[in-house]
Formats: sequence, C-alpha cells, structure tokens
Amino acid sequence: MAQISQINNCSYSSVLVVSPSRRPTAPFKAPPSPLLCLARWSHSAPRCGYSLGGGMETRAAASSPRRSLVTSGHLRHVESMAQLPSGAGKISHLNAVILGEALASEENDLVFPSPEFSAQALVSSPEQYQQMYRRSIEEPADFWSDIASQFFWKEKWHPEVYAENIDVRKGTVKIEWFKGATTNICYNALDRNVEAGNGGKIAIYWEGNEPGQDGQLTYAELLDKVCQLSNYLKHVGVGKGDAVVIYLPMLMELPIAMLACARIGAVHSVVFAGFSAESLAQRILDCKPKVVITCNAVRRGPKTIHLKEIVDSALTDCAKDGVSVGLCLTYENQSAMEREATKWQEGRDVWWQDVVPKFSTKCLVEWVDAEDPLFLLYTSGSTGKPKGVLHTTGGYMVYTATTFKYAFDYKPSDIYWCTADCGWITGHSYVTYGPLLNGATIVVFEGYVTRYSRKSLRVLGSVGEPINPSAWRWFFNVVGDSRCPISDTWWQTETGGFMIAPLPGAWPQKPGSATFPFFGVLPVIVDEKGNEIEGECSGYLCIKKSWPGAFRTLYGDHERFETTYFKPFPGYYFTGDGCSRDQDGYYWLTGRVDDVINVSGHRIGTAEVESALVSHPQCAEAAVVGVEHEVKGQGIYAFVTLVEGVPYSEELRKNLILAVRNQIGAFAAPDKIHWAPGLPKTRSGKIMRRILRKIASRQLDELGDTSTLADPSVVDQLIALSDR
Ligand code: 6R9
Repeated sequence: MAQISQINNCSYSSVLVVSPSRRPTAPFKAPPSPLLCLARWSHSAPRCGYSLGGGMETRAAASSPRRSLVTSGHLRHVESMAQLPSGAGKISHLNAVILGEALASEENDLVFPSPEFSAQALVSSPEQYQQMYRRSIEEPADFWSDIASQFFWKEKWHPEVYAENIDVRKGTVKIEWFKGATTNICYNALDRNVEAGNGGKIAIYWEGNEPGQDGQLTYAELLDKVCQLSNYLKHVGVGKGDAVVIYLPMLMELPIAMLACARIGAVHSVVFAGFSAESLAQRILDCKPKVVITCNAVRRGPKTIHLKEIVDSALTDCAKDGVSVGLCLTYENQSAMEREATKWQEGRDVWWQDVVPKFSTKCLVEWVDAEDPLFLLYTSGSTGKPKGVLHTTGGYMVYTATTFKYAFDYKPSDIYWCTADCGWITGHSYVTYGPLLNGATIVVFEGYVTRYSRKSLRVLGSVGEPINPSAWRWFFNVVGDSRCPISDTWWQTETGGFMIAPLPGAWPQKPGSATFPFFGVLPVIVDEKGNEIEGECSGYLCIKKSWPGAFRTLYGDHERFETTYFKPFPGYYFTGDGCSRDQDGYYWLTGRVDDVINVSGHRIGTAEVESALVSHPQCAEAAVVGVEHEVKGQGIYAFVTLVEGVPYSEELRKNLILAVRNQIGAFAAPDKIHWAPGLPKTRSGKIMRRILRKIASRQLDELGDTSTLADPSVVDQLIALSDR
C-alpha cells in the first residue's frame, strides 16, 4: 500500500477526508463506530506563510495549562486509542491528549475551538454564524445571489433567484435555483482558476495502490486532459443531455471523465466500481448512456479485479433487455493489467490511450442552464430498485463550493484529502466539485494510510454515519492530536452537500453531534403525525425549505420522488433519518428510520439484499435487518427460508452470500445467514422486522408483543436456530 508520507513531503498545507470504504483494516483498532472522515492538513512549514494556531480545546483542557491533562491509567477509551492504523505503533504522547475523566458525561462534553483557530477562521464566532445564518433564511435570494456572483455565469439568473414548492398538497414538487442563468461547472472549476493565474497550482495529487505509483496534475494540465476527453466525447456524438456511465476506480481519469462530461453538458452517472455486473446493468438500463467509460482492471491490495469483464457482462445483459451501448471507452490501467490480456469486443471497445490524446487540448464550453442536469447518482431506497438522484448545475455548484469552503475553513494553501470514492456522493461533492471550484489542491488516493505525520493536519471531517462520542474522541485526540476541529457533516446523496455540520472556528462542539444547520438549511423535527416539535426533543428529521444543492427529482420517476420524500410529512422534505435536538439546540442524528441499512457509510436497502437472496433457486423467502456491527456501524443480518425439502448446509450459506456479492457487490454481503423455517408475519402478511431485529441482536427479553403474529411459534423456532 502506498504511504501518505509521500504526500506530506510537499511543501503546501493540506486537508483530509476519510471514507468508510477506506477504513483501515486490522491491526487498526477502531473504536466501535465507523466513519467517513474528512480532513485537512496544513504543512508544518507552509510556504504561504500561514501557520497553525492549534485547533480546539476541551473544556477541561481550556482551563488547564496547554495539553496538561494527565492520564492515570483509568481513563475511558484509552485502549482503543492506543494503536494507530497498520502498525504505526503506540503513540507515546497519548497521555497528553486524552480527555479527562473529570468530564461529567460524554454527551455534555464541550470542545471549544482554540482562540488561534477561531481568529483565522472564515466564521469565527457563534454570533457571526448566527448573523449569516439568519440572513440565509430570511433573505435567501440575496444571500445566495451574493455567493453565486463569485462564479462565472454567461447569463444572469431571473430576478426571483429561486422558485419552490415542496408541499405536495399544493401541487407538483418543484425546486429551481438560478433558473435562466447559464454557466458551466467545469469552466468554473478549471478555466476560471487557470485564468486567475493558478494554472501552475497542483489540482490533483494522485497516489496509487503501490508505493511509487503516483502522479500529479496542475490546474492547466487537468484542463488540457479534460478538454481532450470532451473533444473525443463530442467526436463520438455525445452531446448536451446525453448520459455517460463512468465505472472507474479512483484513478485521476475518474474526475477527468466527470469534468469532461460536465464541460459538454453531458450527464454523468458514476457507478461505484465495487458494484456487480447486475447492479451496473440495472443502472445502465435506467439511464441508457451513449458511452460507458471504464478501465481494464484495478488492483485492490494483492487482488486484480477485472472491471472491463464486469462491464462486458453488464452490457451483454443490457443488450438482451433492449439497451445497447455502442461504445465502451476503456482506460488501460497498466499497473493492474496489460492490454493484451484484456477481453475485447471489436467495434464497441476503444482504448482511451489510443484515441483521447489525439484530440485538441482546447475545447469550447457548452453553456447550460443552471437547471440543466449535471449528474445522476443511484442510491439505495427501501425498495429493490435504486433511485436515480438527479442534481442540476447551478445550485449544486454554488452549494458544494460554499459548504466545502466553510465546513473545512478552506485556505488556498491547504492540501485536502477526501478518502471517499467518486462512486458516492461524497466523492462528487468533496473530492471533485467542491474543492476544485475553490481552486484547492486535492489528493486522490487509492490505498489507505499506513504511516504518516499528522503535524500539519488542520481540520478533520467525518460523514456517512452517526459518529459516537468515543469514536469522535479517538478521531479528535489521536488522529487530530487534540488540535484539529472535526467537521461531523450530516447530509445525503439527495442533499448534494453538507446540511448539518459544524463551522470549525465558530461553535464549541459536542462529540457525536453534527451541531447546527448550514446556511440556508431549515431543519425541523416532527413527530409521527408530522407536527413540528420545538426545543429539546426527538423525532423525524425534515427540512422545511429548499436549498440550492437539493436534488430536483428521481430520474424518470417524479412520482416516486414525491412519494418517498415529500408525502410522508406533507409540507416538508423527509430525510428518512431520526434525530434529536438537545437543550442547547445541537442536532444529534440517530440513524435511518426506514428500511435502509448503513454499512460502513454505504446505503443498502434491505429489499435489494432480499431480492438478491431470493433469486437463488433454493431460497423461498428472505428478510434482512441491520444489526450493530463493531467496525461497520451496521452489519447485514439475513433470515432465510429455504424451498421445502432443501437441507441447511454450509455450502448453501456460502452460495447465498455469493448471490448477494454477484448481484449487488461485495460490500453488501450478509454478515450472517440465519435459517428460518418461517418468518414472523402479521395476519396481513407483513414481516415484523421489529421482532427479527431483536432476535438478530439477541435481545430476546425485548421481543415485545408477539400475539398479533399469524403464527407466534415461529419466534421460538427462530431463536432455537440462532447459532446454527
Ligand atoms: C453523504 C452520505 C445518507 C445517510 C443519511 C444518514 C447517514 C450521513 C451522517 C449520517 C449521522 C452523519 N449519515 N452523514 N448519520 N451523522 N454525519 O453519506 O450520503 O450515502 O446518501 O447516506 O447517511 O442516515 O441519511 P448517503
């Protein structure tokens, strides 16, 4: 695995973001909650004259001399903090950074930004935040127009700036921002930075799977590469509004392909390269791309994964279902596989390296309306069919750039690393668009961190899951040396960008809370009847107003868009998450309330896994629930009823898991298959997952009322089979 220390050799300052899929494996002892982390360094001797002031102080630390907390061996969390990822060893100064026992309760800890950090921050006090926040809610049109004006628009937006109806009772749900304006996000991310004199600044540092495999591109070089691909895509007939599916690992070609599509007004749909052929086919069938962009293979550790063969099989299936893709542009990833060894379909498959470099490095921009689609990204819902979340151009551009800037307190000298894969929304908003729109230097890194210096880290971030207080402390104390604020960012594929997240220089943080809403975001907590609850409470998290980064529809299914998100609580956007608010107004996300499981930050619908299981000819029925998992946050627990007469066997268990791996991807493989002679159902035939969850987590004394079941004896049978 490559080492991040190589990156630290450069003399810039920097930023880091870690995703659950990149979480280091053993011997790394993580606290029992996974995280997608976002982080940012500043080099200890920055070239640009900005020096670190230190990050945050805990309440206890703030009142005592600097870092003078003394551990006496009886502190909580010490064990889980004592080890760094992959053998970097014990941290000798651990004693100096642990939060003290003196703190009354985990939830009530307050962690203050240090005066030095606040002094240099973009938003440096709660008052400044409140003033900006109030304006963003009371005068959204002016607030967002002012920010949008910092970008390049060929034509300006209509005077009303935005139009919305999020109340299904008043008609079709509609969200529009900056309508009438024309712009191009690729132009704003690249050309604008080059024209501002930053063509020589590094846009991307890339680190490959093996030490020594690395690369870098300046803004000017990145622009050249993007233009060549844009020209090629135009040459093969891809134009405005056409879909392009991108199935690539984290090579530089992935953001290049996204930007090249955006430049010509094509709509990219990146499919995470860990998805199986069937999942890929499902997405191709839905959006019918003109081109699929992939690479021949990728190395994951010692394994070589033949991505092109996965695409081949997806394309064959799609053709059977009437969707033929005429072109498969394939990048030759030489470090993984030679082109000679790659299976090839003449006429359809083209090597990227054979064609793209022949095209000009200049490519005119396609000016698109702010409300023209930018990308589709499929995400799991509570049914088996993934949802094509559609984002448009102008609002998404302004929102990702602004959230990036404030949540990471971005400074031009920073180097920023987000460990997310571009196959997920985090990789769209905070690897590619948000940072590049700010002219930032990003790190695209395929491996995971083994040994590194953390001295230059300035801000850490996390996303994807509720981060529990002990994980928060580990991240803060160990990774950030008690110095770096953590941006625990709550948001969703649908929201485009951060929604509830701390502004690191402004707010005292509470470990485990995503703190307060971002500018323009009006969260409310409602009860099961949809009544807003005030003050300290818990309930369902909804949003009351549109914001520029919101998705506009589900591709090809506006009805599902309304049903899923706007009908459960009329008048609001329903997030699907449970949430509480404490007496100080801090928001605490508690996880999904629908049938979606969050495995290491990846959203997986229970129905998707169930349909993969029942596709096995010997599986009659399946019910999947999420269970707490030490490392992954949630694990997948599947109850399986076999076709009559089929005996339980280890081999069948393996084959069932294999069915899920093949149909969805390895990341969705069930952790446990529990044989079920029958499933607990109501008389109307609804599976009572509440009971299954209790059986799965062995909380047998909390099964609750089982008398409404059609056959209550099923429960005892299931319990008896728990360890089979
Ligand atoms: C960005 C992303 C969205 C779901 C979301 C929620 C969970 C995300 C969180 C968090 C607690 C956080 N989630 N961030 N829960 N604290 N900071 O992850 O998008 O893949 O669509 O998942 O993830 O349950 O509803 P996506």
